[in-house]
Amino acid sequence: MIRPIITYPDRRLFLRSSEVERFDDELHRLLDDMYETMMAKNGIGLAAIQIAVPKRALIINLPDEEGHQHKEDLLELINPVILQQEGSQLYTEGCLSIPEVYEEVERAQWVKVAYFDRHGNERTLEAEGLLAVAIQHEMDHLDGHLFIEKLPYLKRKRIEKEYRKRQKRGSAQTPVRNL
Ligand code: Y12
Ligand code: CO
Repeated sequence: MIRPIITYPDRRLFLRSSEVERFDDELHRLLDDMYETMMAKNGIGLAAIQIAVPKRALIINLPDEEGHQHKEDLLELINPVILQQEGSQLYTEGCLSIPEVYEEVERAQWVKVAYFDRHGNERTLEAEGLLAVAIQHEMDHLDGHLFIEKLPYLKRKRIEKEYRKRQKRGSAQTPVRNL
């Protein structure tokens, strides 16, 4: 089921999500819904809090060189923890919860992550480049952080002002229904 994505400045995006304790059908339904929702919105990564579920679960499905996403490449990370990180890289990030904002952010170039899969098996993963960026971006969501918080103060203020203006314009164009 496709679920609504909550968008900035919704306060729930700033919550710390709780550990997943049960690797049951409810978790599997959540992960399946996250995948359906992410694909429907042309995303490559999504954290559970973005569909208003404050659980430490995230998914990532990076496209291949031709821009196609394959479900076999889907990563599901439950209760992830960064064990090691090295280097730095700049990447222009976007987020389904902050539509139309794309900004360059600095992240570690390489990370090693421990996590659980949907069945509760412990796993580790080493990632670099775009996958490392995606993991760090989504893990920030689990702690209630957004990529715009990493921008310099004045840049963030300018972006927030433009974003609010766009939101106002958008809602002004939405017809009010008389119920
Ligand atoms: C690198 C950088 C960031 C991430 C986190 C995952 N981010 C996304 O999946 C963002 C997706 C996104 C998709 C949008 O929709 C379309 O392009 C059709 C979009 O569009 C608008 O805002 C209008 C914005 C973001 C992983 C790796
Ligand atoms: Co995001």
